[in-house]
Amino acid sequence: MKSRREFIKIGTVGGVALLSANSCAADQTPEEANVPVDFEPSQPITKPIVVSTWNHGLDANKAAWTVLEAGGTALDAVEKGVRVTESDPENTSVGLGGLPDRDGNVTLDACIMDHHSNCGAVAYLQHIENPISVARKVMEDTPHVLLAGDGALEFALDKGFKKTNLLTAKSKEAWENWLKESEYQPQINSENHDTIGMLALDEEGNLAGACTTSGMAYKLHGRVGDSPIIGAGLFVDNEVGAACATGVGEAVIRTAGSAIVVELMRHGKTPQEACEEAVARIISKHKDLTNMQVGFIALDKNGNVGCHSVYAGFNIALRDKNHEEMVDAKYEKEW
Ligand code: SD4
Repeated sequence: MKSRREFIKIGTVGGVALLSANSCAADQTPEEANVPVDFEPSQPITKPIVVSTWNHGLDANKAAWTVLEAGGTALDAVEKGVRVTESDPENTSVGLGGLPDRDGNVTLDACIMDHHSNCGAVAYLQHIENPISVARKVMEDTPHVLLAGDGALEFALDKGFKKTNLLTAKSKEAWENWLKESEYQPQINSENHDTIGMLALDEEGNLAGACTTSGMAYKLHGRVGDSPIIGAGLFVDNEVGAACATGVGEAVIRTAGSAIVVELMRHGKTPQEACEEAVARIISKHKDLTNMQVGFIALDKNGNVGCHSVYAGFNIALRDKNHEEMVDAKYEKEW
């Protein structure tokens, strides 16, 4: 099978090549581009491993890796990893500095799931920098899975989380510029960074995942996407594998995206094939695919990885003990 990726060496980490992939399909016919090809990392992948969405995944993976390389759990790794992105004020699609809804409120969605199928989530949470850690508290300290809005905020404050102004000067300025036209449309692939979804497989062979976002920029007030919805933005089944999604959350919810990816793996698809079929499902269920970017990542029990998206531009960050790299996902459509 023909490789879709061309790898470029961009540096070294501890004597090991640090690699970046660039996209892929330029030398191929559309027919070739539709042939499923398994994910091809630049080097063989070994357990433990962490994978996450978009360029910000590299820094998040570094933090997750400190847990995994010390023999820690996948659950601790994914929480620690995505907190980095949540706390980065420069990142305008997750946590602190996230772009607000159309009324100027930064509202956050997050969920987390472990190898026992325990899960916790928060939706429409305001004023808290690290919603993923609140989601973990929901999972561990309550009989519930999902807390939303004021109740989620009250719960977070009770648990000792501090109130923070999440609207940075940069995001406020972007919102004020948007207000001049106030054209309501979901914005995706903005500056090539978006929701962070992270999946990890630890030394013990256990899987966990986390997903966190400020959602669509300038969304309707009260809108919640797929990212806090278990089975949509994230799903983990320790017998099989894990998957997470990024992109237009409505499309992911309609198709139960991440749960479908895991079920497809259960029925024998590779992670790559499962992501491709979930993308095909999204395409077949939507007549109008304008701006309908969705990307999936999957990681199976053996550490095999897959990723795929509707449109070009989605990439994932991968780290194991031998290397770290960015890989451009294959896709179905040019913009
Ligand atoms: C949402 N899925 O709120 C998120 C946004 C996202 O890449 O992932 N953007 O719909």
